[in-house]
Amino acid sequence: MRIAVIILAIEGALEKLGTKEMHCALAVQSTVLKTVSDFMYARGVMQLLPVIISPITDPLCHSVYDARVPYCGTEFSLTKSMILHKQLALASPFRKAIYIVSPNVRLELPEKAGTGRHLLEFSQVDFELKHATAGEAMRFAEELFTEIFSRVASERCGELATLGCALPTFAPRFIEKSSRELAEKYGREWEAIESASATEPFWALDHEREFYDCEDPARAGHYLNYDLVYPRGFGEALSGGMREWQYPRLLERMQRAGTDSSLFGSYLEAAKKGLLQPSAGAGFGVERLVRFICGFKDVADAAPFAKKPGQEKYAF
Ligand code: ASN
Repeated sequence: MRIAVIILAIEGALEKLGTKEMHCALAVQSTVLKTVSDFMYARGVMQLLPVIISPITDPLCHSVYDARVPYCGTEFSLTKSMILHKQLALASPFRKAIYIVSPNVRLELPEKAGTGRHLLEFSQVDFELKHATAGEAMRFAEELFTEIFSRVASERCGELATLGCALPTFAPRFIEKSSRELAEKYGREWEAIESASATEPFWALDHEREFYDCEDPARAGHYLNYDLVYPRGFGEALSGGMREWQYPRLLERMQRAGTDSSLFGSYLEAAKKGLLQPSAGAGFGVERLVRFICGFKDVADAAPFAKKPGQEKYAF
């Protein structure tokens, strides 16, 4: 029985690799990444290459299995997101803004199997702007998304027609909603519920997340962060925030979140030396964006070597 499941899984994966839908998805993805590159280059945002293993990485605000690689006495983690490296990269007085297209490995628990939104490995476009406010980073993201949608609509109309989907045009500014109010109204599943009824992307503001998202100095217990959420039930598009950068604040936030500060050696050392700078930024998953544009049911349809959580066998 198990062998049959394995064979079916491998055959299914090989078949999907060759479909015209996958070909269209990759064509759309090329335009997305070319637009990101042109957009960043035109604004002087310097590209960093991804870090794949590091002793420090994003603790994330949800549980995943650890992906660690021991090497000669160092415990490397596979990158979950480049957030800490983004802040470290901006410590240089020569850099004002950076972005990275990086693989993120998040070994999600099997309970995420049916969400249609999770992969064990995905690519994130992550940017960070020194001395920016939350509003400035949000406007930057809106411009980028608008540019992506418009270039895909004009350059990939053939592929969109093949897939039978028309990409609606969205104009900034996207509307803003309070995550707290949505959570009070709908409970834990607020994002999915609000996304399902939305017809335009919207910002969900102010939710408690990892230690690095800045607490509002004027309103304790509120956070200067933002998620962009896709309409029509596609869920989270992007997440970001203004950042904590001062050593005592970071320690306090780690303590409050129950995060082990000993896992963030060089990052905390940089903060202690006063090297970290105020900044704001965000990141979005490339496959989720392609899924949204192509109208796919599952993010796995946008990734040729997709690894969904909780599968019995992985082909690639
Ligand atoms: N990229 C996100 C940010 O910039 C962090 C994440 O992916 N967990 O806030």
